[in-house]
Amino acid sequence: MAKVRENHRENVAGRANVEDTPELLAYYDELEKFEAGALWTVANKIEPWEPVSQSIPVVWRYKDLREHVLKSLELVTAEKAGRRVIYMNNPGRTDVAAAVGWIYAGLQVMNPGEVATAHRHSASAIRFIMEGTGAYTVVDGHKMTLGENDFVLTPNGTWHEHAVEADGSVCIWQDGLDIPFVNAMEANFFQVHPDLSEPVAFPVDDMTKTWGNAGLTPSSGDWDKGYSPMFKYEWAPTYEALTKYASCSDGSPYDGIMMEYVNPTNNGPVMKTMGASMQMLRPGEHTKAHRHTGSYLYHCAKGSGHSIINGKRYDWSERDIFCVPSWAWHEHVNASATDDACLFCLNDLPVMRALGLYREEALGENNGNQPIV
Ligand code: GTQ
Repeated sequence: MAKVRENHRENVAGRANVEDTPELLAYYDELEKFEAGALWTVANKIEPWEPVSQSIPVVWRYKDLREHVLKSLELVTAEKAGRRVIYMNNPGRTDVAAAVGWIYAGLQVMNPGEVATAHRHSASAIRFIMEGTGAYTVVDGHKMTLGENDFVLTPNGTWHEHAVEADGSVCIWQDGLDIPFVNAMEANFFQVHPDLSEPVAFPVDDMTKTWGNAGLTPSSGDWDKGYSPMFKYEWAPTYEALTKYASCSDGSPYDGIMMEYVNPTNNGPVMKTMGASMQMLRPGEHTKAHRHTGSYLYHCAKGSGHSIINGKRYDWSERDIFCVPSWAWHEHVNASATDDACLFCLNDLPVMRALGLYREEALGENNGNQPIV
């Protein structure tokens, strides 16, 4: 019998609606012998009416994961493990290690004085610093010092090396990569640096100092590599920008005060395959529900609240990570009357947009909010 044969009869004109008969079943078996099949037996599955995500909404709570992440320090060395990372597994996905959609995520931990082997790959990556002092990343010779809620890019093809200074503390950060996507495209290469380590070739933090000045880019700076030369986006100016924007705008009904991290050379996304944003939900804010194509991985950088995703409530607080699968209804709530809440978001919207696949829809009924089921 055919492996994928699944004739969902829907009785809709123009959709596959063929009854199995002994003659047809024998015919399907015959086709299978020649590595072929009849489209009408699978059409309704391979062409759904609207996006069907295999991923389900999940909250990875830091209070559950943190001690297990720290335990890995005792169990493996950074050198032996290559990268000491606990990855997040979406239980809806059985095919690949993905946190949501085609996005991989993990929590990486390093001791002071440790250096992970320099390497590069076709997958693009970001790191979002969760705790600790003294973390740094070297990207193509540019060393970036990293503090809590800073976010750093390691775009595809760049050599990168992560480490923690000897006088720092244990550091934990979130990795986010497009590994599942690049593997699905069957285009992933991986290389260890020939010297295992990468020399620092420029003044520390030079790229953020050069490219990270609001409204100004260097007049002699040319850059056409398809990813942001800024590499590191620091928390303090990000929070300041959100605060200033919030003082004079209502922002978006669906996302509150939301700002995109951009490539300063073209105002586009930070990398070709993954974009990132930070949003502030003001005290008491409850956004309207919408849904769109593209997968979202959120990281609560500040405060607490909950999101309603496809009619179900998911609570989150600082350092929790949660996901909204493609085309899932979602709205966010900051229940605090006094404090704002900030959500960092990693997403694949650049892919959706570049390929003409982006679609968005607002919830029309119920005053724009989902009933909780
Ligand atoms: O540091 O580039 O969590 O290649 C997984 C794969 C981190 C990295 C991960 C990687 C990296």
